[in-house]
Amino acid sequence: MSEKREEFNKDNYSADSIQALEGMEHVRMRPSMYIGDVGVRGLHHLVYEVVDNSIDEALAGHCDNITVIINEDNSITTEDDGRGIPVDLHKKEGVSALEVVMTKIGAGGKFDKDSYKVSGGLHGVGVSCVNALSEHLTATVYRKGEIWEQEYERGKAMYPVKKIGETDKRGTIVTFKPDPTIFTQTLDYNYDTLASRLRELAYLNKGITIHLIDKRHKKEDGEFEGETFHSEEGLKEFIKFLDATREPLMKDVISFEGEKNGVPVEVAMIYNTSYAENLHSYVNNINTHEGGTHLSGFRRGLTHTLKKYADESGMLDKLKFDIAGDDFREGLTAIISVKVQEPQFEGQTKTKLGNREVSAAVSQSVSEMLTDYLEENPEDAKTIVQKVILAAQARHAAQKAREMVQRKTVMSIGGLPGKLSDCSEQDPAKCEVYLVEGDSAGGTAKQGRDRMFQAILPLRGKILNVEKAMTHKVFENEEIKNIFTALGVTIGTEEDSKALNLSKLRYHKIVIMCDADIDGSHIETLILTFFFRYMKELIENGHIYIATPPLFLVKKGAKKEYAWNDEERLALMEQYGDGAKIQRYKGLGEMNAEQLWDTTMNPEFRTLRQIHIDNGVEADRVFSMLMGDEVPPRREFIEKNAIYANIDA
Ligand code: 0RA
Repeated sequence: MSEKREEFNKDNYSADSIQALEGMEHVRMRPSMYIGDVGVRGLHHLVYEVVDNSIDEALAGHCDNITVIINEDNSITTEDDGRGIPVDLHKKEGVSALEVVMTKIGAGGKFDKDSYKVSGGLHGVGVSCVNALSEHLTATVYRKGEIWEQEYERGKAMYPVKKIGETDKRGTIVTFKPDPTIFTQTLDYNYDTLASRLRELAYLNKGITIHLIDKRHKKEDGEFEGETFHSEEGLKEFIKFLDATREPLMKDVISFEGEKNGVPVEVAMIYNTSYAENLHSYVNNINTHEGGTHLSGFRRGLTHTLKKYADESGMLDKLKFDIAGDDFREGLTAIISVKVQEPQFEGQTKTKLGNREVSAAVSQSVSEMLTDYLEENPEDAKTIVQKVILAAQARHAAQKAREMVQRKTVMSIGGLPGKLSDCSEQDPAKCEVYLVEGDSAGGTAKQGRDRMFQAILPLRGKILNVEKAMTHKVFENEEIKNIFTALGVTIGTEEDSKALNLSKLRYHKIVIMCDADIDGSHIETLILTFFFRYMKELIENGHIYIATPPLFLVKKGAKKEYAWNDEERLALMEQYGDGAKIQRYKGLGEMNAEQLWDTTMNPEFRTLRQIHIDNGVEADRVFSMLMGDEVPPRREFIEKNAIYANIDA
């Protein structure tokens, strides 16, 4: 009895103490709960959170210009020409409204009952959260002829809001410096990451002008590095940007916007000559890469409308096979953007829209608007139907090819690829497979590995460029068949021909190991393109890694050490002094088994870079740009623009 009582009290006490922990302190204690992580993504998220407030002001019709400045010290300044955050007394809190907005978690919404607020960060945490995670923040408000200011340290106001002058301008300026004790990984802002998000925001919110200025870098003409993003046509221009390197099947982008049941819907789409389906969806400016009700509504509206049109046109009369949902989306690039008052986000990464009512709203808008379009543009309509018929044909061919792969996988006990040197461990969570460029490096890796948990699959030369190949060609390709069977992954169900079955995945780490040269990086890109287009979930679930072989061996007498870049090489040369010999590794083949193990495969010393998709829309564009044409692909480019690589021991 007494024991129970004590426990009860203890629980009670901890519940109280949690409540007592004020919002702002909680943000500092558990930052990931608010901004996702405290790595490079979280760092950039701070900027998006502040910019979202200005976007809201713009969507409400009070702001045209937003400027984001990366200052020399990696602090960020955002400026807008909106109405300015109110500075008058907040009755309940007894301090300036500005102070409430900046220091109370979840305060933002209390002001604007007008409920225009539909943009807003994925976590919707508001600018106070940014304040809590900044070592210093200054908020300056230009409002009703007066300039007001307040500064904060780690979220705490340093003094009451004060008037510092008069003005005829309007707007809000926020400068913040992320707290190094929170963001321990990096404090360095990546220009391209910010640029691609701001560009996206400009396309999603047409009419707004967004400037990005990087005060860390001056151009030759003495001006700071920077760009201005502005779109008059919104999604239509976004599609043109995304599809710049694809060949369109129609003269112009099909686009429409409207409102159904109180849900504003914007859609832009085009068919191109590729075989890829590129659907990107947004809710309140957030990329919903897990999709949701708005995306399924779009699919339904599209399929229904095109099917009806095709049936009535008589073009399907002589067709001997069925047409499936997939067939309507081959070679389709589309963006669906909806604004939802109270979005419910679901899914692993909380980027899947759950609101039931949105599905019908989007489906109806798409049906109505597309029906009109097809009637008014019979040539485009015909082109689309022809494309759909070709897709259906190809799908039947692919189905046959896929069944071949499937059959092999099902028999996988004896059916593993002959080239695979498997490991002996049975638990997939402990197993790794190295996809190695070339048979000779494959041989070295086979000798060097720990056969207990490391498997080797050599890939012959350049694997197929899936960006340029029809689906059935992909499934007929020997190397790709080997990858599917070796990994134990199957693809395609009755309903969804591209659904992956990962339940039999045989290795939880899949490591791409290529030469550290141009050819190697090309092959790396080809393999990544394959995973991105056909096994995206493996990337999303964090299974794909890139090995990093060293570039140099520095030797003197019996001493030797490896270097992964010029900096390390120079440091070693200095350390070793006169007589140091340098060997430049041109490929994996120049290393012996022991060296390869020591530098690149031994979990104790190697560096694996985990691949994840930072910005799916941008990754899609970059893969199609790199692999779709003769643009020489470069490893730096891929890494800088498409993917973020994490260090993982
Ligand atoms: C609530 C009310 C009003 C303005 C804002 C919020 C506002 C917030 C931010 C954050 C960044 N820039 C901003 N601009 C405006 C004004 C209401 C009124 O003036 O009637």
